[in-house]
This record gives sequence, C-alpha cells and structure tokens, in this order.
Amino acid sequence: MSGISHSATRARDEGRPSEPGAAAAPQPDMVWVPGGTFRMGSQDFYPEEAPVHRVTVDGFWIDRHPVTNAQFARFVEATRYVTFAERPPKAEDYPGARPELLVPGSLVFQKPPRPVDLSNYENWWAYVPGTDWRHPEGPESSLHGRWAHPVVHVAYEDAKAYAAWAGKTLPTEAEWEFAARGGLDGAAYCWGDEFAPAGTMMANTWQGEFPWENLRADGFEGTSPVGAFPPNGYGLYDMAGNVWEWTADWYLPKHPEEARKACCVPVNPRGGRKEQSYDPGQPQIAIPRKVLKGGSHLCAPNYCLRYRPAARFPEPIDTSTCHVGFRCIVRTAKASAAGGRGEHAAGPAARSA
Ligand SMILES: [Ca+2]
Ligand SMILES: [Ca+2]
Ligand SMILES: [Cu+2]
Repeated sequence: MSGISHSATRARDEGRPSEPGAAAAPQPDMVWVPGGTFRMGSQDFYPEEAPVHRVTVDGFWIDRHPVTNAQFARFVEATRYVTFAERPPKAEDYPGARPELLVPGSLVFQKPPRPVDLSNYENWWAYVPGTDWRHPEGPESSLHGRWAHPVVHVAYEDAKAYAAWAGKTLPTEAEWEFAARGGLDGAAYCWGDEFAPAGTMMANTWQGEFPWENLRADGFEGTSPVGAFPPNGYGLYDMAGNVWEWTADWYLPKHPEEARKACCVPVNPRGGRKEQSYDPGQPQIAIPRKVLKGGSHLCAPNYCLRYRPAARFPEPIDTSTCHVGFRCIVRTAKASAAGGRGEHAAGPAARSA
C-alpha cells in the first residue's frame, strides 16, 4: 500500500515516518496514532502522576471513542458472554463480606441531597444488586436512550473479553496517555492548558460541588453519547471525562524516574508487576489493581481533578461501576514484537495481562 492515507496526514510527530501499519484501518472507527517519544505524567496535580519522564511508544490503531452499549450488545449477542457484575460473587473470594453483598450487582453513584464528608466514599457509592451493563442505574433502569453511550459496569476481564472477540487488545497506560495527549507536549488537558477555552466545554466532567451539586454546565448529569464533545488532535473522542477507561497495566503508585540518557528511555513500557499492584492500605484484600485513565463525568475540581491525560487511578480488577468503561487498540506487528524494551520495562511475566 502506498500514498498518504488520511490517518497518516493526521500524524503530528512529523519527525517520525508514518509506519506501514498506518495505511488502512484494520477495523472501522479506529484512528492511527503515529507513535513517538513524549513526556508522560505530570508534576502539577497528584503525586501518583509524577515524575514526568520520557517514554517512547510505537504507533498503533485506537478506537475513536469508548466502546458503546450498542457495540457491547453485539459482542454479548454473538458470544452469550455474561459479565462479572451479572455473576454471583464467590464467598471464598471475599472473606468477611456481608451475605447481602454476595449477589450479582455493581457500584452505582447516588447523589446525596446535601454536602457530605468527602473522606468516606460510601456517602455516594452504593453496591446495588441487579445493576449491570444493561441496567446501569439499578435493576429498574435500562439502555433506552443510551445505546450510543459508553458501556459501563464492566470489570477488567469483561473489557479483555470484548477486546479479544473484536480482534483488538487493551492499551497500555503509556499508549493511552500518548493517544490522549493528541500530539500536544506536556499540556494539562487533552486539548491544551485551559479547561474551557473561549467558554467551550471540552469534556463531560462534573461542574459544581461534588458529590451533591451537579450544575451540568456541560449538558450531562451522567454519561453522554460518545462524540458529544470535540475530538483531540488525533481525532479521538472522550479521552478525558465521560467514563474512565481500563488499561492493561498493573498499577504502581508512581512513575519511574526520567531516564538520564536518551538511549535508556523506556520503549513500550508495560507498567508494574501484578504483585506490586495490591492496595497497601487494605492488605487483607488480594485483588490486584489495573490503571484507569482519563477521568469521568464524576470528576470535579473540589474532589478529583482527573479529566486529564496524566491522571491515573488504581482500580481493582473485579470492580465495576457506572463511570468506568474502555476502548481498544490494534498494534502493528512491529509494536507487538517490541513490547517491553527499555530499562524500566517489566519482564515477560508481567505482560500476561
Ligand atoms: Ca457532566
Ligand atoms: Ca474517557
Ligand atoms: Cu475522578
């Protein structure tokens, strides 16, 4: 294949030749991200985003928007897949859990009527039996009017199962963040350094005082249809806000140090090791955690200013909620073969996820 493809013209990193994989999208609604070296992380917000360090990623294809309910429904129709939230939790996996919680369900945000203690998330999160991707706000709710919204209430294995069925895979944190930055170097947001340039809302976040006052200046109380806000420099929608997105990386509470020499910049890094990802604050819970990226419609400056490319959150792999979804990527043969190079990269054992 030759000539300049429409995706290659989108490439921002002109110093790097577009790769052969860029010629034709492997599937509809995917965008070529050209790869390159970028500054990952931020030192201006939360400690887990530091230090800023250079990382190189090879080019890859990425879904233009998060996986929607309509897309997820096609997967479930084709495979009869049953999501994690639809299966009864096994008592042996949750020692000490109250019996009423050992039923299928998922975490739903419940807006309190007045200001609450922000140190206790149970003031706005509830495990609601009968909640799943088809019933996003509880058993009485449905997907009516929500087919173009991102699928939610998906645990990590659900995202992985969808990706495998679609012939895709989940991005690493580095790939996700590179894509989210849209070709901008070190900008606070996916579109620049200003939250609402010329008054334009650029993402579905929370305006007002979380969790009791949702002013909806962006037009949406909860999730929004994909593509309701402007795309970033690579043509990607909803990278910031709407729903958090699963990545394939095990969580570490900080980034590696900046490589001292250009030769040692990590290439296609794959996060930490599974054993390092457990929550040190809850040693009795042996559920490893993956990195979520991008923030959600529940992120507000007074509580969680995480609708930014550098933001990251540790999510236990068994957890599903009303504000976590995912999108997929397809790597070229070259990028797949190159995975894990660089001094900070994890060994092969960490790549099984
Ligand atoms: Ca909103
Ligand atoms: Ca998002
Ligand atoms: Cu948040």
